[in-house]
Amino acid sequence: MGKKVALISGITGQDGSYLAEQLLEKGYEVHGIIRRNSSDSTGNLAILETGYHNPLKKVNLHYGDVTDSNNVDKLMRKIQPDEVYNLAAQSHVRISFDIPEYTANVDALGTLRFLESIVKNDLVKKTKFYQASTSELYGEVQEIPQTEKTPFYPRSPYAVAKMYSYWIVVNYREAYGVFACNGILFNHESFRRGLSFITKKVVNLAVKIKKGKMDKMFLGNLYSKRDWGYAPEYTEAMWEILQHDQPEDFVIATGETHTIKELVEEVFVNLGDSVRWEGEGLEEKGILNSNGQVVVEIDPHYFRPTEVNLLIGDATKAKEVLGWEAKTRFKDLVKIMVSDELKSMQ
Ligand code: NAP
Ligand code: G4F
Repeated sequence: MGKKVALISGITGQDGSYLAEQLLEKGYEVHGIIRRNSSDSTGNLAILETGYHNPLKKVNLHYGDVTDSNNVDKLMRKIQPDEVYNLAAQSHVRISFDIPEYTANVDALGTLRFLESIVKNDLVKKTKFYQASTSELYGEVQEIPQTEKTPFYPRSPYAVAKMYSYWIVVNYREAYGVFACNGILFNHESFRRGLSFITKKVVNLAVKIKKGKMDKMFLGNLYSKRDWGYAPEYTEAMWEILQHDQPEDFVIATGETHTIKELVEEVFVNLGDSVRWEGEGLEEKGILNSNGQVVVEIDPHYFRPTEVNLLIGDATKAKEVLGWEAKTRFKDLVKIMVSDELKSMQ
C-alpha cells in the first residue's frame, strides 16, 4: 500500500505546523494550503522542508484560500487526500466582532466547501474529514464540566460560525455517509501560538519586562477561566480521532481550569518573581513583589462584547474510546512556554 495522503488547511498556524510534523513522522505524504501573504507566514514550518508543488520536498504547499470554492475543489481533486484536516480559520475570538462576515465566510462556509467537494467528487469512500471545532461553542456554559453532550451557547461571531461548521459536519456524516468528525478542542497553547492570544502574549511580554526591554503589559478581562493544554498533544488527538473505526465527535481537554490572573502569576513565578494585585476594575494593577514595578494594567480594548467566563472540559470519552489523555497540565505548560520563550530571546 502506498503512503497515506493528508491535506491540511491552516498548515502555517500553531496546530497545522505540529500536525504536519507528526504526520510526516507517521509516513504520510503531507500537503498544505497556504495563503498568499505579503509577508512570510511560514515561520512555524521553519524546521520542515517545504516547497510549492514540489514532490521532492517533505511538505507540498499549495496556494489557496478556503473562501475560494474553486480553489478548494481543484486542490481536493488534484490531491485526492485520504485525510483532510480543516484547521484554517480566522481564529481570534475578539477580532471576530470586528470582522464577523469574513469570519463566517472562512470559519463556517470554508468547512462546507470541503464537504461539498468530497461529496461532489465521489470521495466519500476515500476521504476522511477532521473539523477543528472548539470549546467556544459552549460559550455561556450550560453544564460544568463540558462534555460531548453539553448544549452549545456560542457567545461570539467566531463561535457562531464554528457552530455552523460543527453541525454541517454532523449533517454530511448522516446525510451522505462522509467520515467526518468534530474535535471539540479546548484551548491549547505552545511557543508557536500567535502573539495576540493570552498565553503567548503574557509569556512573551513578561520575558521582555524581566529583561528590561519594556515596562508593562495591558490586558483585558483577568477573571475568565480557561482549560489550557499543550498543542502537540492536541494535534495527536486530531489524528487519533480520524483513526477510530467510526466517525464520532470528541472533547479534547485537560479537565483543569485557571483564571488569566493565575496565568500571569505562574508566568512571573517561572521568571523568578511574583505578582500581587491592587485596585479594582479598570484600576486593577499587577505589581512585581521584587521591586514594586507595575507590570499589568487593564485596557478595555481587550474586553469582548460578550465573554466566555468559564471553560473546563471532560475528555472521558477520548480517554475511553481513543486512549487519549492530556499529559501536560497548567503548571508544566507555563514552564515549557516560558523556557521556550527565553531560549528564543537568547
Ligand atoms: P492559528 O494559529 O490562528 O492558525 C490558523 C490558520 O488558518 C493559519 O494557517 C492561517 O493562515 C489559516 N487561515 C486563516 N484564514 C484562512 C483562509 N481564508 N484560507 C486558508 N487559510 C486560512 O490557529 P490554531 O491555534 O492553529 O488553531 C487551528 C484551528 O483550530 C482553527 O480552526 C481554530 O479556530 C481551531 N481551534 C483552536 C484552538 C486553540 O486553542 N488553538 C482550540 C479550538 C479550536 P495564515 O498563516 O496565512 O494566517
Ligand atoms: O487567548 P484568548 O484570545 O483565547 P480564546 O478567546 O479562549 O480563544 C482561543 O481558544 C478557543 C478554544 O476555546 C479557540 F477556539 C480560539 O480559536 C482561540 O484559539 O483569550 C482567552 C481569555 C479570554 O477570556 C479573554 O477575554 O483571555 C482573556 N484576555 C484577557 N486579556 C485576553 C486578554 N485575551 C487576549 N487575546 N488578549 C488580552 O490582552
